[in-house]
This record gives sequence, C-alpha cells and structure tokens, in this order.
Amino acid sequence: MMLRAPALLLMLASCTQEVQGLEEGQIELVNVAPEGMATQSSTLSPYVADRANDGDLDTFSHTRPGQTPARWELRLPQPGVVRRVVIHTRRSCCRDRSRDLNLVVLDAVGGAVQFDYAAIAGHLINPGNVMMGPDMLSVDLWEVAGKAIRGAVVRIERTPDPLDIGYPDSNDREANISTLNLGEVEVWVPRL
Ligand SMILES: [Ca+2]
Repeated sequence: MMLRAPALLLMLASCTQEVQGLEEGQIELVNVAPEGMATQSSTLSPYVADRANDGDLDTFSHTRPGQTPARWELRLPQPGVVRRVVIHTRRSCCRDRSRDLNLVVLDAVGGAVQFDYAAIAGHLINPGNVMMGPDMLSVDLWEVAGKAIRGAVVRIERTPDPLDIGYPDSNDREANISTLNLGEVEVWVPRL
C-alpha cells in the first residue's frame, strides 16, 4: 500500500496545475522541448535522442541495453524557469521501462543541480512500475519544490532494475532491466 504514495503525488500535481496557474496570474506555458538539443547516454540504433523531442508521439528514443545509468538530456533553447515536464512513454511497447526514473534540472550541461525529484520527493518516479505502465508521467516542478525552478538542462535518468520485477510487457529482459525508452518529453516553461 505504501507504494501508492508516489503515484498519488504525481496525480495531485497534475490535477492542481490549473489552480496553480490561477494563483500565479494565469501564466501561459509553452512547450520548448522541440527547440532544444537532445542527447542520450547511449543509442540503440536508430532510436536517437531527438526522437523524444520531435513532436511525434509514435517515435521514441532508446538507450543501449546494459549501459547504465541510462540518461536522456535536453539542453533548453535558453535558460529559464522550468515549470512542468511531461514524459510520454513509448507507445508501441514496453511502457513498464518508464519506471524508477529521476528528473533533474541543471544550470548548464554538466553544471550544478537545481532540482532533483528523488531528493525532494524521497522516491523515484514510478518506482517499481507501481503505475503499471502509464501512458505518461507529469511532474509539476513548482508543486514538488514549492518554488520556481530555473535551469538550462533537463535530465531524465533511469535506475536499473536488475530483477526486472516491474511487470514487464516485453520478453527482452536485458532491455527491460536497464534501457530508457522515451516517446516524447515536453518541457513547459512560462511564455515570455
Ligand atoms: Ca517522439
């Protein structure tokens, strides 16, 4: 029963975003991810990093099995407030691989950490696939941190699951254990 808490937190963050918008004076948000530069820690060809910010939910990025920790990073078109990050999981298969994720915001490539979801929330995103292969994951950074988060780089990192216990829907055990598959990542920032 304790594993329900992370899912609940994510749901609450999503449900309250309209209220937060009202409190902040109806700030209009825009997704800048397609304008950013994506990289990943390894690539299972041909699933390159920018397939996760090409605006197409049917294409996805994919790291190489066995390479850990699997990371995907987006350098934003310009530094600024990062309000919300939405991760659309791979549609064709393997939504369970979007488990045990962390979301980190840095002030530059290889720079200082400005936001660390796991450190603040006390758990990873979708730990052990408690959300049972979700279509998407949404993190409202303002809601989680209690303050505006500024940064230049958004990083998504997966902690490997050596036991592959996350309710896998693929028989490719090695890929299930370690790879990061991202259908699309949206990074919502206040419109300037
Ligand atoms: Ca895509």
